[in-house]
Amino acid sequence: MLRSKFIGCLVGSAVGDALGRSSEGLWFSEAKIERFSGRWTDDTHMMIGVAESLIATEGFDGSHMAQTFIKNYEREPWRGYASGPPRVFRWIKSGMAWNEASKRLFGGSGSYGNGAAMRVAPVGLFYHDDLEQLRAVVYGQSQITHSHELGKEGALLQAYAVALATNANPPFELDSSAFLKKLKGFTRNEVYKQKLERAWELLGETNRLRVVRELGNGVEAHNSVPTAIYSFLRNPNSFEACVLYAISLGGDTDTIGAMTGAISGAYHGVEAIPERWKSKLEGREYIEKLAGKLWGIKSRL
Ligand code: AR6
Ligand code: MG
Repeated sequence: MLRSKFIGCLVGSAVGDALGRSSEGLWFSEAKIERFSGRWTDDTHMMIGVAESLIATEGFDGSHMAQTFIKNYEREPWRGYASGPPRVFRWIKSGMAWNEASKRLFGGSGSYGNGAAMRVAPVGLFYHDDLEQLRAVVYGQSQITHSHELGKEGALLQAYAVALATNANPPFELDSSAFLKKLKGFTRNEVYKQKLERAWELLGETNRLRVVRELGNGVEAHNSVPTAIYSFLRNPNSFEACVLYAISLGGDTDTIGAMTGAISGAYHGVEAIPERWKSKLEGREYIEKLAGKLWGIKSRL
């Protein structure tokens, strides 16, 4: 089952990205969702980089992961990367340290975009049973491109949500209240604590506009990570319903789809992801292979 959860998480993330890609920027666009080509964006491209590097070094090596991101980006720069990461890649290539370059972004405040969270699923899987390591590695992998506290804490919550989903045994163990309380207790940041509180209050809400108004659907980590966690907790019993709900909220749909898909896929395992999506997914075999290797190393260590 653990192996299926690892594969479900990475495939689920890529499927969510690819589903969201076809409706990015639109609002409440459920009608368009089934135009699923299976092609994914930078979210999955960078998630693959995280997995490749964790596998190659059997753990976290910041310099190696940064070089992996750069190598992948240079091969396929057209994946839809935002402005921050490519600039950091250039600075690292010109000699800046992997953990220093990102501090220069956005006038020296660092990025609070959701880029560190959208790719973090393999870290949540690999350290699902070691929360101290999980925190350290999440901050380390975030620092490569996202040094703003909100960018890092968003990635931490996303990784922890993946870990909690990996540790749960559906359909018995999902208590939304306990899930949100654990997340709230794990983050040190007030913005996220408040968002998670709102998520709890909104669980029965039928008005999507209100959900978006309160939790957000933007490219900022604090306006998308809580939304993804919420989308999962609203629809814990179905991968399909949960990812379609996430995407129906509009905004940064590929990333919110990817993060929701990672959590739900880790919870249910790969069998729960509809075959009509899996069969069209770009690079499915490679993503499954990476997840299998990650699981293999984990079981051996
Ligand atoms: N001040 C002002 N704006 C900011 C700041 C800041 N400190 N930090 C982030 N932004 P970026 P990402 C805004 O460029 O996080 C892809 O499409 C700013 O507008 O660091 O990797 C993915 O699919 C900036 O351009 O990249 C995701 O949807 C934006 O946040 C998304 O982009 C993104 O931050 C991930 O982007
Ligand atoms: Mg994207």
